[in-house]
Amino acid sequence: MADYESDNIFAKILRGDLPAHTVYEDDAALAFMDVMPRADGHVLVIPKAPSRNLLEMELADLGPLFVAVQKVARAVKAGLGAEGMTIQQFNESAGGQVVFHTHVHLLPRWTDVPLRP
Ligand code: DGP
Repeated sequence: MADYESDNIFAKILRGDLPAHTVYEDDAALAFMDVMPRADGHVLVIPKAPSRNLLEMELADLGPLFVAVQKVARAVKAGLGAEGMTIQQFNESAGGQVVFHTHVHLLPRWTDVPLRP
């Protein structure tokens, strides 16, 4: 498995070197709007601890990340009046991953409204 590279875009956002529209932050996680939204209200939740993807994460970091995922997903769903929520996560290029810092996609859903490509 490849190493974590600290020059990835989300590491730069965490360091404050790149801007992001942050919607939630706690000790372990940061959530911000996706710049290429596939649904209205498409949010990314990332752990603050460096990891390449979910398969590489330390066990101790998993719980706090998913506490944040549930908290933000509930808030986004309620705030937008979404009917459902697709929660998606990609690992390695073959698995669809493009940015190599662990992240979870929150995609608010409405009946009969498909995700954008
Ligand atoms: P993936 O690695 O395939 O899960 O997709 C990465 C996602 O990150 C994709 O939905 C677009 C988003 N993204 C890429 N660059 C930036 C950026 O600079 N800022 C933000 N907010 N999102 C980004």
